Amino acid sequence: MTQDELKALVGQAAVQYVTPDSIVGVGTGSTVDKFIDALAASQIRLRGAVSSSVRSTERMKALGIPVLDASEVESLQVYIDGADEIDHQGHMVKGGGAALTREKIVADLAERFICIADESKLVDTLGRFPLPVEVIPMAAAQIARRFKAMGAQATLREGCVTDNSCHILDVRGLSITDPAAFEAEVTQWPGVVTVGVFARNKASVCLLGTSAGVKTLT
Ligand code: ABF
Repeated sequence: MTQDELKALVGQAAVQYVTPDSIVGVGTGSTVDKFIDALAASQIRLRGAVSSSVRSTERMKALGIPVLDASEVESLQVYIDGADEIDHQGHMVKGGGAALTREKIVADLAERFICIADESKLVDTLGRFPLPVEVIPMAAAQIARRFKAMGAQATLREGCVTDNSCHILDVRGLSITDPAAFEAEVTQWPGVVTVGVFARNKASVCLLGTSAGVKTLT
């Protein structure tokens, strides 16, 4: 099966985690696009969705799914989102789609984080994918120097301004053996808006698309 077919497989599988008459948290990316399409086609009655990006908002509105602001919601049963990498404990690297801050905000509202990913995203140790870090523009150079001091290379994502009017550094050369400690450390650096390590709030369930079908990792 192609990567696109695997994404469609898990996007469809995620629909079963959506309770009728609920409000669902929705992430961002091409795998989530498949979930949004499957959710709309399922005709499940929804009170609405809380979106993590303009991209997902526009797709859901075009398909008739009502979109609510995160500030209107106290909690969500589930948050459905993709990842750039996920390890065997559910820790993730996210942010390839530049939506990591709102993804982390919406995920924080949810009781369960359901990650949907094709098998290429599963890794033993996070860090092979360049780690996205959303930063306040004036702090980018200093944050890049901090990563250089730990032996990594941070580059500014050209032409990228996030939905929050911030910039993204993509950091190469990391091997993130303690995702929770790394996330806690980098998050406190002045000027860091969000680091793309999701460890404090990791995936409760990962629906992994494989050529043998959907594997459910918990
Ligand atoms: C999103 O899923 C981002 O955090 C991550 O970059 C992306 C993965 O994108 P795709 O599903 O297109 O591979 O949540």
